Amino acid sequence: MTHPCTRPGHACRSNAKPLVPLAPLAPLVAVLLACGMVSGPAAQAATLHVTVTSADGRPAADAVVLVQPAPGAQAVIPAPGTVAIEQRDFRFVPYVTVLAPGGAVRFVNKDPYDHHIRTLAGGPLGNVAPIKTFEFRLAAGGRSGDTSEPVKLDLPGSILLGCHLHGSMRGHVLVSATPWFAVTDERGRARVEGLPEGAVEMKVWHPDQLTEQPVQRLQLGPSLGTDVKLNFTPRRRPAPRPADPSYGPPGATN
Ligand SMILES: [Cu+2]
Repeated sequence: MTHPCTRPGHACRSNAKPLVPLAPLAPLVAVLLACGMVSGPAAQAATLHVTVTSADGRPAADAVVLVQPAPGAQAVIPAPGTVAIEQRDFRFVPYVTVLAPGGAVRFVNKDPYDHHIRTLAGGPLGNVAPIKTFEFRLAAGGRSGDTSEPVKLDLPGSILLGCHLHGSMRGHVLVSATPWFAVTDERGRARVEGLPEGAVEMKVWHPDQLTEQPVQRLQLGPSLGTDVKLNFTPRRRPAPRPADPSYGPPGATN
């Protein structure tokens, strides 16, 4: 049973607002009626399973699958929230974090050493400016100051994360114009749930991409699987450093 949500003054979810268009998907910018009473399998039942491989045919981890329903689709828009990014074994975990505009990230240090988070220009050529710049020190895990305040992110785009103290640390944040997304695992698989059935546009973003990946148009039933092959081969993600307590004292540099 769907609710048209056209009554004046009806209390729809507070995040009921037109989506910020994902630039290449502009023709299908959905002005979704995000009414909390929209429900039922016909309105909100689709799941999209995606397998992403790199140009050399291997599974591509850390790829972000972005799905944009067609205009007029009715769906409950997932509310943006605060996502934790941990610093663990000298890595950002997760390596790729995705959130919708209006959401926030919070940094939580789980290492027994300080980190000093900072934003950097990203992309394979290092020329993609971060959508927001910030930097701050985090105390070692378990001490006062090991967790940051939430960093609110309002605009779509990406941020490359680094650390002043440990130059090999890299992580990525993508603020997606669509609230429907998922990140591929080590087997290149991702699952996007809660989609409205019907026409959607899907594209993939990867932090190593030099050019945009092509958009695929799909017709969603209750469940659909599809494959995507990237037009490049991502670099290998750095392996975690050894969890050796004698290694990397507070303030150590690379
Ligand atoms: Cu660090």
